[in-house]
Amino acid sequence: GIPLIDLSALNSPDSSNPSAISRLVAEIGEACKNWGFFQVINHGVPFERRQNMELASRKFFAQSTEEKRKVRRDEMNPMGYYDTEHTKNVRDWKEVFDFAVENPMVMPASHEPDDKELTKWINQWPDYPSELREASEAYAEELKKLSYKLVELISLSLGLPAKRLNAFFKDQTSSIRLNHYPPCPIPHLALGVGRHKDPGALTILGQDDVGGLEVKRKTDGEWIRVRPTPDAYIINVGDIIQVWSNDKYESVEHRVMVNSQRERFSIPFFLNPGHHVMVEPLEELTDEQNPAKYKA
Ligand code: AKG
Repeated sequence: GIPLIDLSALNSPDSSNPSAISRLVAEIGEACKNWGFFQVINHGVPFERRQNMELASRKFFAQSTEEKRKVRRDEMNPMGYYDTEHTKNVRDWKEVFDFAVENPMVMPASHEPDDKELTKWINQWPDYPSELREASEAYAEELKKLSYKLVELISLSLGLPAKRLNAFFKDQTSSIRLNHYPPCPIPHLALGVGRHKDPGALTILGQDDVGGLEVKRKTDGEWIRVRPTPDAYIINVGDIIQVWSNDKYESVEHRVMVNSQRERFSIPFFLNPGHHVMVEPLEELTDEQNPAKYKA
């Protein structure tokens, strides 16, 4: 399966121990290169914050569809609730609640770089459960901290200074998604989420103990199940790190299987740069032998 990496060297008093940190950096680099995915334990996110987030998510989704649609998203604001009837042509077997990590957030209406039309991402908080907003904001704060630690380790693993990428995340457009996959009566005919790559920089996913996430193994293209590990997070490189690293680290396809017995919950944090950031290969990682594979 995907590598399991212990981050305790970052949080323990001997975090100044250079050999422990350089071992960690090497492990992260190998995982990013060979899998594009890894799990982390001893990541420093307080268990209670995660638990509060997960409990609030369960309470929200347990309501009626009518109640949940009171905070549904629309064309002007992608934040809020939506279920499968509202997604594209492919129907994922799930329902979702999205919120922006930095709010309110102004975004171009389309992804064209010269788009002048701006729309606001405004978080829509439901009346019930009343603690959802506070739990979400507290959780987002912790995940932001973890994402910076991971970005610094990834930077070091690319031979760059730890803080090389940090400026890109000023006014970041990161978001958090609460996923609910109900039991599916015909699991062989549906997917929780179809195969895709993540468009952002980095994803930090918390999954419950049900399982269903599968990662496409780079060596042979086989779908490999990510085994649920208590209190771990699953990290994956997104398209933006692929571009920054000039394909040294690739964004890897993944999908979610559903089952007929148990509902499943998961919570991805999508780390994204500010919307003004032009994403292109880092100049330190390109030269005549290894020219930039992407242009901004
Ligand atoms: C997504 O929401 O983009 C996912 O890939 C979800 C992964 C999962 O639920 O395990």
